[in-house]
Amino acid sequence: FSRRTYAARAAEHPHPLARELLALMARKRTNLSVAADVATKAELLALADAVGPHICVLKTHVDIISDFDADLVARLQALAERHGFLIFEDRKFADIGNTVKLQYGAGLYRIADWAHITNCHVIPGEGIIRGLAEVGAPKGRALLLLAEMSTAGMLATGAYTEKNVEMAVANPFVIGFIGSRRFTEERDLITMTPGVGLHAAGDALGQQYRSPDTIITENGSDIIIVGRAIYGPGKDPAAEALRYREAGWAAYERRLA
Ligand code: UP6
Repeated sequence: FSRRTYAARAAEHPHPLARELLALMARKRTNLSVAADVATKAELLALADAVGPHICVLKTHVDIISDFDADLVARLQALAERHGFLIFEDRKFADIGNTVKLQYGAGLYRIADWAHITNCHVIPGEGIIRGLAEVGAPKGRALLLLAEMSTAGMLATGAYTEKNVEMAVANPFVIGFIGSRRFTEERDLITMTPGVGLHAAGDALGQQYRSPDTIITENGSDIIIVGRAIYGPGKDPAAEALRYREAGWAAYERRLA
């Protein structure tokens, strides 16, 4: 699969949302997701509008927005329509199936109503996937499993990572993983990789950065997730997004070659 084009994979993927994602990546020529970890509604909307033309996925953490409201969601959805990207709420659910159903579908954020994609840890076992699927599958949503993390000393390794792969293969609501590489050829499960940067090696709290070449060309991941490298202090987010978009796309073309 890793030598197949996004367009060819879009045509055959078993999940409609994954088909939509792969097709928009091919059409827009981008495998960049921006991690929009900003503190206010105005900042999030400005960032989404600036990077929108360059991304396939906008990754959010809505619980860090101090003035979150339903209007933010409506405006984000309008930007997603206008620029053509999907919204991924990086909620990292980790509780029992019954609780995550409530956290995903209800509460202040009503994530399932607007996020095309969300993700979870499988530490509670497969019930977490079933709980999330009960809410999200009827709405056409999809799930990623955190098979690995980008941080120093992370514990998602070996048998735990393998269990993620088994559960993903067995659950049609799952379209892929957060992790550093392609994990399986089954069901063409997609990998999205955070911890991508062209300059810094990491941050003071354990984050580690690798290049688009390592992630896309060598490891066979599908999407790079880039945060502070794009909107950090003194940066021009549109210009940086274009830079990462070009680096990610060149890395993909090298993989195909
Ligand atoms: N993220 C990671 N590593 C993981 C999983 N998720 O960094 O293993 C998320 C963070 C953040 C983004 O929650 O939103 O990806 C990375 O941001 P950065 O590029 O600014 O470090």
